[in-house]
Amino acid sequence: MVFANKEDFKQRFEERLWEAYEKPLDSCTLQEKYNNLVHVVKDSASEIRTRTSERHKNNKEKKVYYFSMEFLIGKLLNNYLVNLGIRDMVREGLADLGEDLDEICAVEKDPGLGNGGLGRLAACFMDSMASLGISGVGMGLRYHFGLFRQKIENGYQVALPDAWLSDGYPWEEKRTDASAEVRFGGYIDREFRDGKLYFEHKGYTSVRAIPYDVPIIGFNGEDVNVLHLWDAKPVNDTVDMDAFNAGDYAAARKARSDIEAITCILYPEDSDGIGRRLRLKQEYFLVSAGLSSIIRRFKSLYGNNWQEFPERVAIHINDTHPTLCIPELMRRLLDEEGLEWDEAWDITVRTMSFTNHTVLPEALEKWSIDLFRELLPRVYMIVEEIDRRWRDMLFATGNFARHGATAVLWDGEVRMANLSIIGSHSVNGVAALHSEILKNEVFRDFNAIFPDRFNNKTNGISHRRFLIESNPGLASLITGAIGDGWMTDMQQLERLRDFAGDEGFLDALANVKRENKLRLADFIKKTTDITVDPDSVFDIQVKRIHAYKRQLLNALKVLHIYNELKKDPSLPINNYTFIFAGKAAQGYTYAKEIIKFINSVADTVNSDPDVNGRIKVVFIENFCVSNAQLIYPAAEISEQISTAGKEASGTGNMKFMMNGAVTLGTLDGANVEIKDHAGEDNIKIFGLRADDVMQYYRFGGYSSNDVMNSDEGLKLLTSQLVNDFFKNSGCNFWGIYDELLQRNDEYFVLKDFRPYVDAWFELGEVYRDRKRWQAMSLANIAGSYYFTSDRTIREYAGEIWHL
Ligand code: 26Q
Repeated sequence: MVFANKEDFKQRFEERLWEAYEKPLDSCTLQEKYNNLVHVVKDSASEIRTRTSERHKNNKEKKVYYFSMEFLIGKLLNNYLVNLGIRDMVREGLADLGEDLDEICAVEKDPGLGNGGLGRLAACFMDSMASLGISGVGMGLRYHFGLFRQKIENGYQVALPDAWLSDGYPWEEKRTDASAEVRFGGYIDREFRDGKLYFEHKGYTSVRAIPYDVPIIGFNGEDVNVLHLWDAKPVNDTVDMDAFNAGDYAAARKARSDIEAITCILYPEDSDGIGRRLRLKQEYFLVSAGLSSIIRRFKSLYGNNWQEFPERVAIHINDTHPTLCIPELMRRLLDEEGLEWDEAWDITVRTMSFTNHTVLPEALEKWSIDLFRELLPRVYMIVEEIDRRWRDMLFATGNFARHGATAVLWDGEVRMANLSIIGSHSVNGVAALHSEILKNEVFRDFNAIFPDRFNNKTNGISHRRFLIESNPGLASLITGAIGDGWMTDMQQLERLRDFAGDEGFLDALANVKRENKLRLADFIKKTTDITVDPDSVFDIQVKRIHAYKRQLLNALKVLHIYNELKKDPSLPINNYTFIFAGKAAQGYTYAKEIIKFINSVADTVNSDPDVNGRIKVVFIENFCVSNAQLIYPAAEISEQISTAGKEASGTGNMKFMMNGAVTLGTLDGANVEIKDHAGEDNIKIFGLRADDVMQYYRFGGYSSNDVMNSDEGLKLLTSQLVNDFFKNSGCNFWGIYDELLQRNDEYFVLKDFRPYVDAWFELGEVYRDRKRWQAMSLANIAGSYYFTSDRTIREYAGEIWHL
């Protein structure tokens, strides 16, 4: 037990407050109270951490190092109180002292150290590893500015800096003692001595990497793991004295600020323009610093017994962003530890595993060779050698026809995905359909060479954060029905299926949903000043804005329903609140136009008295982990409508499902498996299949103009885009119009429009049968057991990391 009892907690809280601030509780600011509570929890966590780490060391447990450029961890305080099982006690203790836990938790900054799904997945995996007793370490970057804060002004997205560190971040612990040195640039001197080649790196720039440790507290408070967030600092904490003395302070600070730039900002996930020098620096900085700390620990425990390395260490590469782990480990083993190539390569491949998160070919990471070689001269030599040996192997085995698709160096570029596949013993996709597409399309040639290397690990989510913490009403309803064993063994949720005919239970489920809708309605009122009807159907799409995710299709549907209601005010449909949220990368013009379009539809609908009370449209600004936790529990319809074959998995779809929403979606990503686990009757599927989409891309045969011309509803909608229908919003939507009708609608928005709208109307019919709907909702909750990240992590642990 972390605290013996409530009194013990209160005493520790007050004592520490006095130590830190030397003043009584009632003269402390909320920030001080928050900091103090974090420190009290952190002190307990560090005791557990010491035990956990002793156990890992004594048992010589294999450690998993999860390298990711993004960790979207969300707020920690409330989550950790839940995981430690002390939330109620702390709440009561604080209440005794006249304080409100929720108010204190609200002070916490939500670190936006990720773009979206990939970063949140990394955070869910950290949670599951700690909760399953796996020795897992996160390796990430301490960006001083996370993903921008989004405001909506006049319907447009405005991006503001996210200065999340401005009041300090009490969870982190600076570990100067564990610093590492990372080297950039310079040149390589070679020497031939005693029949062997030696390489020496000269003229480089050194950067100091300092890890900041954030505790990862597992469920039940038995284990505490750690997330290392690396920060870049100059090696000598000084300025250029000559420039300084000459009074040129800007020049004096230049070298320093060039270095600090490395961990200044998180790069937004960008549809185009990936090749930026600073991004490559970030990637190498993470990899090189992380490997230094791994190698240091390994040597102190196991000496130079390198053959043992893959038995003690697993390194996981989260998408290609940390792929440099492969040549960097080779460099350490060859140049610093004196191993021969073949042995080093064998150790490297046995250590590394790689997850791909995308099928969009334009998103596969590539770097210009010139840039790469200049920044990382020795690593580049090693990549060249990997490429050369790969080519020789293809020649020797009669596989030369596969060279073009599988080479690492090609057309002046370093292809990071190919390097990852060649250098890892395991390559996985993130949903069953996605993994098939990887094997049969994107990486077909690799699959022919290494059929055993490819596997699937369907994503999952932390049910502790997204159900127990975010939806306490549902959690206690479940526990009341089947006991609390499900919290550590999600499979038990299947027992909820027994309640499908239990009217009392279904009513209770509906009440929980209504409470959550009220909570979200309050939030919407506070943040947008829009009043929404808690008895309307909450139809929600929240995720990054991207053409393939087709927020446009949803917005066109809303406009279509509006048009229909104007034509026929007695149209027999439910009342609806359509909710959108999501950020667009700043360089992604089309996505930003879609945000403006959604907001223009919202203005039109919300200001028209003819449809008042029937439909409302809300765009919630600044979608992030903390408002997501309010949104998912309130949803009834979950919009998962990406063009089939494009969404690798999706994880928001799982969060909605686990909170009892019914999916309206395409057969894409993990929706396929959601259908299997919810049951066909408890999900609404529509539209093209991945195969259809592939056929159209390959053989043509789709004309968006033909589709538009044969559908009166679509004719009206597409004309509204550009005929000053939106003049009150001050613009037409030519970018969208051209994409749909001049460029033939790459993502099949018009093609899927009618099937989508039909499916939506049918689902609305089902909703009217309240008992039937509650039973569908229940089937989704019961089937969501499969999508806990505990299941995913058990699979990684057994089949990839061999723990
Ligand atoms: C790359 C180079 C330069 C700058 C940025 C990037 C970059 C950053 C982030 C590229 C991609 C990302 C993020 C990708 C991502 O979130 N993918 C999503 O991963 C989820 C978890 O597996 C899946 O569920 C989603 O389907 C997938 O889109």
